[in-house]
Amino acid sequence: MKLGIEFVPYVNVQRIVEWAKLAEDVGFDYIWVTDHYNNRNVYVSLTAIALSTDRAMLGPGVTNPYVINPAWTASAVATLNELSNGRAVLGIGPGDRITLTSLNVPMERPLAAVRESVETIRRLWRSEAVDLTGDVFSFKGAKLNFKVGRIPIYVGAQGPRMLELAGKIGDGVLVNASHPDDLRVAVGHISKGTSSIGRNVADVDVAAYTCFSIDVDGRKAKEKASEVVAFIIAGCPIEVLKRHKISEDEANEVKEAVAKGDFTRAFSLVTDDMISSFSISGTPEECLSKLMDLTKAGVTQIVIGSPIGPRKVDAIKLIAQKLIPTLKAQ
Ligand code: F42
Repeated sequence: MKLGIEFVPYVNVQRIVEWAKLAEDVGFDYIWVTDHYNNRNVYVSLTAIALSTDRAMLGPGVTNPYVINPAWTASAVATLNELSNGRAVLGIGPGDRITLTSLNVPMERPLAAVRESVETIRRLWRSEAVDLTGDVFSFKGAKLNFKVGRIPIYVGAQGPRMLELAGKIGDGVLVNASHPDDLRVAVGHISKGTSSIGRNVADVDVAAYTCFSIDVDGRKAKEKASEVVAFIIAGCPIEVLKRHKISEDEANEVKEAVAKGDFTRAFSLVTDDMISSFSISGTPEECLSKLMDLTKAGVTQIVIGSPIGPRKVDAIKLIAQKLIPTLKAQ
C-alpha cells in the first residue's frame, strides 16, 4: 500500500514545509498539495517542499484546467519534476465548484476539459507541437522549450463518468472518499473505464483521498473532522447521501449553513453518522481499523487528507508510530 498525505496551504509555506519534511521522514511516499486560489499558491508551496525533501513524490492534488491553462500546468509540473529530480506527479480534476463560482469561471464540459487537458499535457511533455481544436481548448503549435521525462497523471474524480474517464486516461485516480462502500463503487466505475479500452485496472493507482483526523482523544479528533465533513456534506450528491442513509433534509440544513457562512452552526449539525461515513477519525485504534477496511476496497494508495488531526505535528507522529508499520505491510 502506497501512503500519501495532503496538505492544504492555508498557513505560511514554512510550516507546510516542516510538515512535509516530517511526513517524508516518517515514511509517506506522496505529498499532495491542494490548489485553491484563495490559499497560498500550490506551486510556490511545492517548490519549497521539493527543495527540502529528497524522496517523496510530490504534486498538485488537484489543479484544474479552468483557472490554469493546461499548457501552463504542463510547464509548471515539468519544472517541478526537473527541480525535484524526477519526483513530480500531477493531480488534475474539473475544479471545485465553489471556488470557480467565486471567480465567475463556468465549469463547462468538465469531462472534455479534463480529457483534452491530460492529452495536451502529455503531448507537450513528449516535446510535440500541439495543434488542437477541442470542445473546450484549442492550441496552435503550442510547444515546451525543454525536455521532460514521463510524469504520472492522477485524475481527481467522484462522479461515475469522471471516474470512468479516469480509468481510461489516468495513471492514477484521486477519489475523494473515506468509506469502503464509496470506494468500492468508485473502483467499479474506474474498472468500467479501463475495460472499455482493454486496460487492466491494476495498472491504475487508485488513491482514497480521505478526510482524516487522529488524536489520542478520539472525541477531539472527530470534532476536528466535523469541520471538513460539513463541507463534504454540503457538496455531496444525493445518491451518495442515500448510500449512507443520510436524509436530504439533514444535508440541506448543513448546506444552507455553509452557504450562509455560518460555520459554527454547520459544524454543530454534523452528526456522528455523517462523521463515520465521510471521515476516518478517532483514536489510533479506530483509525487503523477503518484504514484496514479501505485496503480491502481495491485501493492502492491511501492519502491521509485534511484535517489530519487537531494538532498536525502530533497527528503525523501518531500516524508514524501507530499506523504506518501495519499499513506498509499491506
Ligand atoms: N478541487 C480543487 O479545486 N482543488 C483541489 O485542491 C482539489 C483536490 C481534490 C482532491 C481529490 C479529489 O478527488 C478532488 C479534488 N478536488 C479539488 C475537486 C475536483 O476538482 C472536482 O471538483 C471533484 O473531483 C468533483 O468532480 P466530479 O468527478 O464529481 O465531476 C463533476 C464535474 C461531475 O459532475 N461529474 C459527473 C460524473 O458523472 O462524473 C457528470 C459530468 C458530466 O457528464 N458533464 C457533462 C460533460 O460533458 O462534461 C456536462 C454536463 C452539463 O450539464 O454541463
